[in-house]
Amino acid sequence: MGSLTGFPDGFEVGVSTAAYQIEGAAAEDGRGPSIWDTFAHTPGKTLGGDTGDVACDHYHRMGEDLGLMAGLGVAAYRFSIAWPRIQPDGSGEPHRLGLDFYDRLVDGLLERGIAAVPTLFHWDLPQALEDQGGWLSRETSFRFAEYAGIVADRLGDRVSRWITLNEPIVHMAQGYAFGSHAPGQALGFEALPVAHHQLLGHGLAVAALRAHGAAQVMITNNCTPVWPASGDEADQAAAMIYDGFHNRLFNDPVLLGKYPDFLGAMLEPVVHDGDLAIIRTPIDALGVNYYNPTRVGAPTQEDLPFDMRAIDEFPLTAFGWPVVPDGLHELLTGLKATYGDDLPPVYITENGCSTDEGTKDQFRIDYLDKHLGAVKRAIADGVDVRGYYVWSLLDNFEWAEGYSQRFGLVHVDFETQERTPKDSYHWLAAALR
Ligand code: IFM
Repeated sequence: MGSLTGFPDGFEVGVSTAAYQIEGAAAEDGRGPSIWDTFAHTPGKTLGGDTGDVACDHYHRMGEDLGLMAGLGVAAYRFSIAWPRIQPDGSGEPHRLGLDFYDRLVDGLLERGIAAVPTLFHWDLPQALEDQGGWLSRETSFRFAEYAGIVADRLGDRVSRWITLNEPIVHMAQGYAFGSHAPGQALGFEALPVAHHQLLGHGLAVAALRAHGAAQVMITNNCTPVWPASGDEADQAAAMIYDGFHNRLFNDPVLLGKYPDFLGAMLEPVVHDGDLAIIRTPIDALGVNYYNPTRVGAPTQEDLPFDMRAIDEFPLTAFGWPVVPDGLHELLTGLKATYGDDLPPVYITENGCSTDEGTKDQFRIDYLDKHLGAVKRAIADGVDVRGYYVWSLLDNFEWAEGYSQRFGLVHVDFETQERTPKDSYHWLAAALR
């Protein structure tokens, strides 16, 4: 139980969720369709044909879920706002009922002494915008900034920390390059403009949020330490390329105002004068989602400049992801070494594991304990980490894997919607007390 001792004063432990993964009520109160509604309803796209139509029914059970967070004793709740609840067609006048829902959520959090940390985009793009090109279109960046301003106008008096995007790498790669997530496009490298347009949207949204009084603005990137498969030059070169695509494509422009050289050359046709200055608009903190390192070797297929290699010398989660707490320390100290004074304070905005243990989840307790320990060591080594949010409060809709991967501190019976706190919930609550 020592995992929460020894952190600096004010270190913020929270929980994280996302709208499409928990809310349900997909067609209620005027919410428009998102790309995830379309994708999940397309046969063969998600495991077992699962959809987020009902998910955890959080839209109707917000009170109960707020009670669970209060019982846990967390200081912050990171949730996402469903853009199609606010602008059902992706632009124009805000939809009152959508804003009302998040207004009630924010009030409910504050009444319980929990900071509200909304993410504006966690992959559920209004379908109407996808029909106009989605993030392949530059116009979507401007629509995103408009939406950010609308939300901040309504919630900004009570929300002090905002997150623009969640894991733009995953949305680009899975959604537009490989097609395993919505919108299901398999464009390979032709998907790269999606990176730039998301980042431009981020930069424009930072300004829109600040114009509405936002005190702190962050972006959340999924980051992974990249391990070359061997000391061979070809493996090392492949690892550098992978690091470029996964990490530096999203961190460098935000923190340094430039793309890694080889990616800058590929992106030249879509980068306009002044874009990088917008993207580089200083942020107050960097959100980092960490799950595992990635081992990369020299390419064996023609269409990719790297090859993913297994990491099988560590325990695996139910998802098959290696459990490497030291990787989080390596990642954080590596970010500091790479960006130095350009690295703002960091929040771990997601970390957690899926397991099949039901409510007796000792594997998750060990996982969280060890990863918190890694964060503590990174702080001792000079990295300014301000918080750690567990993914996730509830078992939920895990995208293409449907309901098969359970990441929650709270078990959800998806037939009855009964919530049962797991051992990890009680462990964390006791540690927080
Ligand atoms: O469930 C996802 C979340 O939406 C984004 N980060 C990774 C989690 C686990 O896959």
